Amino acid sequence: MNVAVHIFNVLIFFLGESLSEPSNKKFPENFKFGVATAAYQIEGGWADDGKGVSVWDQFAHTYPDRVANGDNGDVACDSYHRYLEDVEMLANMGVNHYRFSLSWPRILPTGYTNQINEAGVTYYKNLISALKENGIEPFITLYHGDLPQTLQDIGGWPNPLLADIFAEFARTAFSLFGDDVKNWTTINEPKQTCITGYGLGNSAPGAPASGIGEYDCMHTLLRAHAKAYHIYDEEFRATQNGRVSIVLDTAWFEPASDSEDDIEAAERALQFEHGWCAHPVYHPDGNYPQVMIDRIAERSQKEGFSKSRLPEFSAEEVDYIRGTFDFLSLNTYTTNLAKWTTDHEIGTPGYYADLSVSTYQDPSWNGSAWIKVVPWGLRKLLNWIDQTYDHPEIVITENGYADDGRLDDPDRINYYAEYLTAVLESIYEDGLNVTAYTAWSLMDNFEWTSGYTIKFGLYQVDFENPNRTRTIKSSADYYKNVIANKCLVDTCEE
Ligand code: GBH
Repeated sequence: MNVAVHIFNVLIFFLGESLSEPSNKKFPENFKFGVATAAYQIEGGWADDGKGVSVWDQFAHTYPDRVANGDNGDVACDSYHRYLEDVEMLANMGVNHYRFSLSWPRILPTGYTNQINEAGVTYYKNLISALKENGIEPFITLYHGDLPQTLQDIGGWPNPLLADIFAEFARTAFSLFGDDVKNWTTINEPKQTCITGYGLGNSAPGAPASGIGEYDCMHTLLRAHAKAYHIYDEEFRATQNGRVSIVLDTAWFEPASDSEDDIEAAERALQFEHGWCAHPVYHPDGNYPQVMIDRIAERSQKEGFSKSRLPEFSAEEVDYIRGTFDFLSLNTYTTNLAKWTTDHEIGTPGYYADLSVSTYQDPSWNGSAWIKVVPWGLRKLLNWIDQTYDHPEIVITENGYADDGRLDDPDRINYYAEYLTAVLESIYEDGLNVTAYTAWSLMDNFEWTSGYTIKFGLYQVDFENPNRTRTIKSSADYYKNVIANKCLVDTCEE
């Protein structure tokens, strides 16, 4: 981090600390608001009408002990049968867009295009037309965690062949739905898939290969994304006129002190946690961040590997991947502190050992679970992204707050008011090009290994009731007003 950026950050840190009132500025006229969900977290119907098995079906059924209360997404919010209720809720809030994901094995039960499941196609076509009838833009994620199990059986994402197989799925989806869909993202949070799925292996598909699997996984995912982007460019853009990006997630990493070491540690954490997937796509130079290339090569050598555990892109691949975005898509929830530590000893390889930064949250920060309410962190992150990636258009594709699912949820309202205030400040005071905001989530849903124990919804879902009854929360009423007035408080400056 250069000195100017750091001084700026110190300045907005103090500004941020003193600001607790929501902004009374109006969002720009063309600013868009939406909400998000993901297929496995809401659809249920896990074996209905010819759907194939996903790695999440398999993982939750095989290892119930690895998900809170042994729960799974077999029924979830039952949106496969109740999507019209979802559309009613979306229409009630007046959202501009609905970000949802496609279940790859619901459309292609074998993972390949040899077999198209018409019932799955019909489901998404019906959802899309119900959205359009209500003036809601569908915003589709092609892949949000639920890989067809058949493709895991050949190794999953660390297998480089998956890039082409994903590209064929992407082509199928563009051609089936693209006339009605103008906003596409290819892959949700590749870092989460790779670290939890193939590095630590504590989440689906549960294939731990620490220090190796996560890097191989990311390598394929980036190539898969780029292929899908180029297919859109070459075969669909002229007729469909949509936009394509990849959804990356990161927290903000604040230096634990203003020592040079902690500043370096925070920047390294950002490069590992965001740059790993962002730099190859969003940075004008492309490729992995130099700090990752150097550190992983050095540690691999000391560990006795014949080459770096971080795979290498050819010059052609760097070119092919960089710039494959029409906007920058960001999921972010909270802030961590980053403190310099001595490098982890050479021993078991691993992503966190390669990073060797100690990260934690300030005990004085309010919040729930891992989500501490640190809105100035969002403003700093947006500024860091703007500077690091050459002023892209930024679309926030997820941001939200977890609690126990209560209907009266002032903490969630406060979170949205504070984080949206940070968005307004980044637009009006910092001049950033943030054009849309997407709240996670439309309704309470299956929160991966946390099962149904933590709730992000603007609507409550009764998971004990076979009808999966949805009930509006106070936060949904608040968000509805924000959208209608483009304003966070009762009256905004005109
Ligand atoms: C996103 O993942 C997902 O896209 C979405 O599906 C998910 O429901 C949503 O966010 C809410 O989690 O500090 O050890 O307790 C976010 C991934 C999961 C990353 C939780 C940070 C904290 C684990 N995040 N994790 S811990």
